[in-house]
Amino acid sequence: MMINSDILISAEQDQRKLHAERFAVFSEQLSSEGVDVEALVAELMALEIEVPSWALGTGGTRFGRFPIGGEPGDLFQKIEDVSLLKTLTASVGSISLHIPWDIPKDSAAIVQLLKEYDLRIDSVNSNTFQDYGDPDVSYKFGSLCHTDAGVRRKAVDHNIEVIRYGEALHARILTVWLSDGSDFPGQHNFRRAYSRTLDSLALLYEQMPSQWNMLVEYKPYEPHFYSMVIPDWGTSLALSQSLGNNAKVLVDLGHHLPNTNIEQIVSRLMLFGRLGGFHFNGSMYGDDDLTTGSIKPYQLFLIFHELNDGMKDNSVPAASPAWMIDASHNIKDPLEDLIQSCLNIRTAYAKALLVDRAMLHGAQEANDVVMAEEIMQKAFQCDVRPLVREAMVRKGGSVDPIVAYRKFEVRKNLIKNRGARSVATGL
Ligand SMILES: [Mn+2]
Repeated sequence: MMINSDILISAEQDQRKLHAERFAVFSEQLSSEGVDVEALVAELMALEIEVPSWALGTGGTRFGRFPIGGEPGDLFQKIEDVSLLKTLTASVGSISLHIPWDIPKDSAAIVQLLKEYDLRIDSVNSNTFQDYGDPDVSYKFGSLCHTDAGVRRKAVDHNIEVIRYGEALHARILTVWLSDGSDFPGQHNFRRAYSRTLDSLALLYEQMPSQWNMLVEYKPYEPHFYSMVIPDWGTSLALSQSLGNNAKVLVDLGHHLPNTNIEQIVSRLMLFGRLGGFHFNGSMYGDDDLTTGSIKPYQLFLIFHELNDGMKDNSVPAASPAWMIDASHNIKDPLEDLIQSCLNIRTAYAKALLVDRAMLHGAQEANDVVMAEEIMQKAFQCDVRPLVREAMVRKGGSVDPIVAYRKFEVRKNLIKNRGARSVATGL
């Protein structure tokens, strides 16, 4: 069934009444402390997150995949699913495409459908980490870094093809993540592998429309376990600086070694004017791609604090990073997972907005360690659910999207319409 704002309003009357009472109490308390609650709601409403086309089906691991049924069978159905997420959470604005998992053959029809749902495609992602059955070209030993100029050319051409698809869909970002790396000492000449990668990226960069951004994503290990050509933010930053102003760094929360101080990386990249985007997900050990905020909510809050602080600091170059979810896993209903991620992202952002930045700055300058930490804890421990719900309701979304999703039996309906065996393309 088609869910819309009016249907949600009539289905959620009791919950909305309860919410209104709770929000009034919340609002009164914060206002008495001098907080501009209306400004907070407006800032929260402005946060829009991009959903990746590959997260709409169950992901697999190398050990198995357990499809849930009713998964979108083509790009049109994926756009329908993202539209549903937009309706429920009121925090999704666009869908990110992975090519060739999604080849947008009929771009006019896709653009038309996006328009009907008031959605966009912001970013397109290339894929040179798999072979496509061409007997003459294999990415087994790398793509943009490959020792063979013919393989590098093929990988460059694929990225240019992705840019052309993106132009037809009015996208504005090319995201490049390379699986290039080595598994054993001696396998790679590190300097040459880097130089070949930079030369290949430069060929893509010059093919990009001038208003586009190229986001260079890093990852410390996997699929290769001895070295990755772009293992860390330093390498992404160096590549971006060599390429030009429209090349920036993409931070994927799962692409760090355990206990890395990601909030500090965010702060540095903002200071250098090179934070281009985010891939949100949750991580326990590595690139686990779990629900955003499910494992380390305090870290997510600290990251959002750095983002908020950087965006409001006039001495930091203006940045509006692209916010994307990059998660995919095996055991949850993928749509419920994405709803949870959207809510957790908004929750962390809401808490970050509550940090008294002026007071924090004072405590930092005075070297008042305890007070600085207390200010952070005060914001983090605040129960901001009334604020998050208010932002959703005012934007036409549900007051409690998971409850609504289950009440309308969305998955059951999707299975009825698409079949129990419908499996999404992707991982
Ligand atoms: Mn990613």
